[in-house]
Amino acid sequence: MVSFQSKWRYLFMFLGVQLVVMALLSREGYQRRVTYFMRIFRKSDGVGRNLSATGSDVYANLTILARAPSSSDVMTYCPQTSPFIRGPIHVSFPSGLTLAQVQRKNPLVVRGGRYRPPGCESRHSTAIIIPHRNREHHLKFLLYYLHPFLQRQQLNYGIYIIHQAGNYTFNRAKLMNVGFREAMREENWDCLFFHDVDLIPEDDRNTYICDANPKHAAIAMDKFGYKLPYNLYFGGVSALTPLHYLKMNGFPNNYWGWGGEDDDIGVRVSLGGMHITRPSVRVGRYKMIKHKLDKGNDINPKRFNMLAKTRQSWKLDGMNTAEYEIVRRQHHPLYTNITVDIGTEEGLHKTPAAAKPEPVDPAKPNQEPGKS
Ligand code: UD2
Ligand code: MN
Repeated sequence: MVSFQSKWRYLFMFLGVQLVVMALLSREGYQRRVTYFMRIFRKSDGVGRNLSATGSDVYANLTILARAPSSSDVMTYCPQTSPFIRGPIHVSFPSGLTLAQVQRKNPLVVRGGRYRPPGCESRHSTAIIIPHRNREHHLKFLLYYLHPFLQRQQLNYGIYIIHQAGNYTFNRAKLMNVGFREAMREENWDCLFFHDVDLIPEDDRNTYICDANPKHAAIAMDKFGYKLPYNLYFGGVSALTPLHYLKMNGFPNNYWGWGGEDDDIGVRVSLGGMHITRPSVRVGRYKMIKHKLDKGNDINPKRFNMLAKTRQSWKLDGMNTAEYEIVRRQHHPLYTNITVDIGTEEGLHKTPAAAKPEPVDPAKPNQEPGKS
């Protein structure tokens, strides 16, 4: 009889403990752990396996991020590794996506495309610098993926579109110099990510923070069979601190048209006494939205001759000589647009009438990204 009673007592105690654990787990603070366990369970069923093969939805469980900070007033630092990181992301390009939809899916992003994690003080602040002209279609997809991607990493971040005014030949590297100076004017960013508009990251473990040396993040792109094309390759997406940027005198201003500037930048890294770091090929994966060579960005035939002279030219041409005129600065809901007149190969105001940017005409295709 006594032993029967004590059996019941143990059973009740066991159930009691279970209840307490359940109650604790369901509290907000334990939400992350619950999600973690759910993920383990999900991985073991068929659907989970399927998902991890193609990557998961970049917006999955994003609402957890939106929870208000816990009762205490003191903001503590976010953890070293964000608990919201999931790994591979599914990337596709559905037709009919609008900027208004992207905005609705990112309620915590504020004017100018800025974000801070709501529940903790971020350890990192990163500006994304995107050279742009006539690629609104790509920009929409990039914003759709990049906003939740960066939020998963618990970063303070801001997205800057550097839009080249006028129809003169495109100059990607000079636009980056503009982006660097103008972004740093707004905030003392720890790190700047120089980002093609058409590259979508496919794994959120590819953290958008800087290393001790300049980082080439786009190590594995679909267009190169997810392999690094050559060792000094520095195109696509790269990350530098303000100090790295100044050490190598920024990027060249004199590469007009397609090609060469990325290799020049790669050489500048070593001329500045630094070396290139990279994430692993498993993590630094990107999908490039397919496109043809743009009008106004013909292949630069001088690129090889110029590249042969980087060693002589890097101190004479770069951040220290970047001349431009800001035409417009707009703080849109999902990004800051900076429209800039970077002049022509002949200089900034060589032929004042021709170098002046044309007025914005809604009927023409080459427009800066419109209001979102
Ligand atoms: C490769 C590199 C790129 C750069 C370029 C040579 C990859 C993934 N990227 O890109 O980093 O070195 O070669 O210049 O290999 N853009 C516009 N409007 C234009 C033209 C260019 O917005 O009319 C911007 C846009 O951000 C684009 C970037 O410049 O992603 C690079 O141009 P691209 O995409 O035409 O060149 P691609 O893919 O060969
Ligand atoms: Mn491209």
